[in-house]
Amino acid sequence: MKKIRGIIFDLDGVIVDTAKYHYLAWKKTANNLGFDISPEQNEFLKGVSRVKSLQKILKWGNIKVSKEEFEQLLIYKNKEYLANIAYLTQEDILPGVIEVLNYLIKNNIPFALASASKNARTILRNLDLEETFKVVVDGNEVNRAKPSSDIFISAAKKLGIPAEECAVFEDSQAGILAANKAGMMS
Ligand code: B16
Ligand code: MG
Repeated sequence: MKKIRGIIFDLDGVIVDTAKYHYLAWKKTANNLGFDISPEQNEFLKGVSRVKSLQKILKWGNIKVSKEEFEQLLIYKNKEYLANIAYLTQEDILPGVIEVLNYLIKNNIPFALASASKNARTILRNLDLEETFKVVVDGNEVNRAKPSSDIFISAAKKLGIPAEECAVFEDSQAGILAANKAGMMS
């Protein structure tokens, strides 16, 4: 096995527990349409882009909507989500994260953030981690979301480290698949 020289972190569910806020917002969206989504179903939404998540949810609810309604539902979900994350502070960073980041900085080990979220930079700002993560790839920068390996390949490129020398911290099935496809340790 190649030596690991770079670390890539997912955001939601790894750095901060925003996964629960995504779930609450999707649950409310589904409830408005007359059905519910379970925690088990939610596992299939983790790491998946906003558009792909809504496609899955509508399939589960057996609901067809127009293009306009689809766009409105995306806007609604994101509004709900943004309201939930507005009050995030440094105290919401998951246990151990700061210690790991400090270790990497102290030992000059390059690291990046690779999140499917288009809200990643807002979250980093709220957590006061904007300066800490010098390399960020988010949902605004890649066309193909996880489980495509694009986001991790792009993060490795930005770090200037070959993919197979990077390790990924992930909380989602889609993210683990993406990291493995990229040839990275996950
Ligand atoms: P947004 P990650 C992912 O972030 C979340 O896990 C996933 O639940 C969400 O749908 C996706 O971001 C898109 O987020 O709606 O904020 O653009 O886990 O890759 O950091
Ligand atoms: Mg995640």
